[in-house]
Amino acid sequence: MALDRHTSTTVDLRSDTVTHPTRSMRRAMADAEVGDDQYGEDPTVNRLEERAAALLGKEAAVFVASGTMGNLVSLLAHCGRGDEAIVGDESHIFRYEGGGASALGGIPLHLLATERDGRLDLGDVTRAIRAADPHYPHTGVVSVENTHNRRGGQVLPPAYLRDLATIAHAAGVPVHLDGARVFNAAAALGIPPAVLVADVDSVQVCLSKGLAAPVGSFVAGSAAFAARARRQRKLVGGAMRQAGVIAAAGLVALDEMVDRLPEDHARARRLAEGLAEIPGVSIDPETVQTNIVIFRPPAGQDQRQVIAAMAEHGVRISDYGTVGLRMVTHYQVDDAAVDRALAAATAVMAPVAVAVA
Ligand code: TLP
Repeated sequence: MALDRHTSTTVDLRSDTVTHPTRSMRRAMADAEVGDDQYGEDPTVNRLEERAAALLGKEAAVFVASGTMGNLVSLLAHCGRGDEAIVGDESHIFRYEGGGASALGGIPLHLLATERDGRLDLGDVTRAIRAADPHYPHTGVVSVENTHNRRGGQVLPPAYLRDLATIAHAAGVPVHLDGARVFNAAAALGIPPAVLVADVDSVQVCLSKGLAAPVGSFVAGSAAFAARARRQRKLVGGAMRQAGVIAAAGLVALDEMVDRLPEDHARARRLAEGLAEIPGVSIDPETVQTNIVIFRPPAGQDQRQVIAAMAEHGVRISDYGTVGLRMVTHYQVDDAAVDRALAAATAVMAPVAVAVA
């Protein structure tokens, strides 16, 4: 595998979305066989969709421009106008997707509290599913997130997804999984992704996060779901032409970048353990199961000031508002970068914490 780690002087932990394509991705993109995907004639897109469907154990997959588009076309495929989508109040769909499902699809979001580990309580879900009564909107879909971004990359196990699907299916409601980082979840559990998503009706998977492709996601599900998602993709302007140029990088991502994800998880755990040693920093390293580390700075320290001070040390991190600050590991973060991030975090956060104590 030809990784392209770059020799940047900055350690960029803001997200795994900042990853650059690897050398083998760039080569595959340059050499990609292409055709017009809207005629179904792009061989590279077709190969990516077949491979993605097979990996996820679903009948079909559709290549889309982004994770946001993947979630949007999935919700549009499941819901008619006025149908509700049950989602968590800390879900990406609710917090970071511009309200697209409601704005573009007329799909109200029915919010449930997100548990500390990223689950929706199954009793809450049961109560939220609407009875058949003309007063009520129809429940179109239930969506959960795996790994859970704002819950520090925590993993939902397959048994939970099975129980959730049993409840939803008994009411005739499909389950969508925002699996932007589903390969991280499967790696953390040590199971194939197809086993993890076996009970959900649709899944959105990002190629451009820890897998480092420059662009793209896919959605997967039954052939009927994929046909509806493909139609909705056209409707939102996401049907492309010689998209094989970017799908080629996605194929390399699936071939070469999945098996190394545990490295990112080990580095995230080391970051978490180091942060936990800084007096006043709030984090439970046990909850760091994948590549996302969310922590709170010592009491009295302003999150934005911590970010600015870390940046002066050449380490970039993100503000996650009410849940804290976020660091994300990825293939451009090596062991030396983790050391540098911990040294910066200690320099920025420790002195004040000691002075306060
Ligand atoms: N998340 C981004 C930001 O938008 C917050 C990040 O840096 O983590 N689902 C989940 C769980 C995500 O974390 C993201 C991206 C998406 C969907 C959307 O993917 P894109 O950014 O490709 O539209």
